[in-house]
Amino acid sequence: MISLNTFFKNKNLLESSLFKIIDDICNGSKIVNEVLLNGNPENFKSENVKNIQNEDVQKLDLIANNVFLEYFKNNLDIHGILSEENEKIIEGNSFGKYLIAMDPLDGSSNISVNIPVGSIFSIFQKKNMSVDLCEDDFLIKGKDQECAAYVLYGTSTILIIAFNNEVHGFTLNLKENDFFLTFPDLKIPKEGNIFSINEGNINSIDTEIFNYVEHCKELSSDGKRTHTGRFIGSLVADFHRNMMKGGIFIYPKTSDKPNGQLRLIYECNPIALIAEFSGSKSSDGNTSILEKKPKSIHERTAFITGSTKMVDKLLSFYKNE
Ligand code: FDP
Ligand code: ZN
Repeated sequence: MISLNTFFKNKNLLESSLFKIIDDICNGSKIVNEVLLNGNPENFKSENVKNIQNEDVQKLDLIANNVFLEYFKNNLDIHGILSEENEKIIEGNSFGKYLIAMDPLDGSSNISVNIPVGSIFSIFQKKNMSVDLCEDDFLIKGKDQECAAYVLYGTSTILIIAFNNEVHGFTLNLKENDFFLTFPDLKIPKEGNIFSINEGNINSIDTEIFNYVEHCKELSSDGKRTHTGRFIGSLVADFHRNMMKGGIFIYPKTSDKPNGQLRLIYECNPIALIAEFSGSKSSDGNTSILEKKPKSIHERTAFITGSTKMVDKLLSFYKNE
């Protein structure tokens, strides 16, 4: 079994700044995993407060945020941090070359019902080291990310890392308290039959997406279903399943959320990089996610990603209009 350390050692990257950040993510995720497994009911409650995006904050959102922030603030290579849970950016070491954007606990509305959640990270270098840290530093295009990662706390705890045009998956072995390479060189199947969308929104979305969903529901000539619908409501879990099995994830603009639900910088960009490096693509319907230049740090976007042929099929509905 190849441990995460050995994996990076074999690539001559054990001493790199990037590995030190990944190591922080690993260590943080082990703590979050332990808190989740401990099952203390006190930790699975709502804080009865809203975050700046007017969403319920769960106790575990804050625990995960504090755990990762603690590691990142002590990492001398990290200059600044953007988190879903903090309205403002957080200063790190002013000599550090790296910036990190994170969703410390994704899918938090699922916590209280024992359904998988995740942590998402976007890692990139600060472009202009001669100016003080500011929000502009985080407003980069997704294609300028150096590395992206997520942890999925599911039936097992899995870390997916994308860098150097490759995607690799590591599983946490609780006995060894270490991550081991279990999914080398991941590639999303080009074709799939899973579609993941919250159908509660079906009557307030773009007609192109509505028509695509109708297409997914068409029966074959012998009356069998051609696709299957799956929506967990945790982006990391929904994306991960589709990456492993072949499928498409869609979170469109809706009348409730005219800019979409998901955050561009710390949810969609890292997932889009993982999609890209595993041979797939992402779009908001018009523009590739990795080409979008954010205007603000907590900006939202419509998000479509998954098996290339499914994404292309959906985008062809936009061209037909
Ligand atoms: P959550 O708010 O529970 O953290 O991060 C946003 C997110 O979950 C995604 O994980 C998930 O895909 C989506 O929102 C679910 O939103 P809906 O409940 O509107 O479908
Ligand atoms: Zn999230």
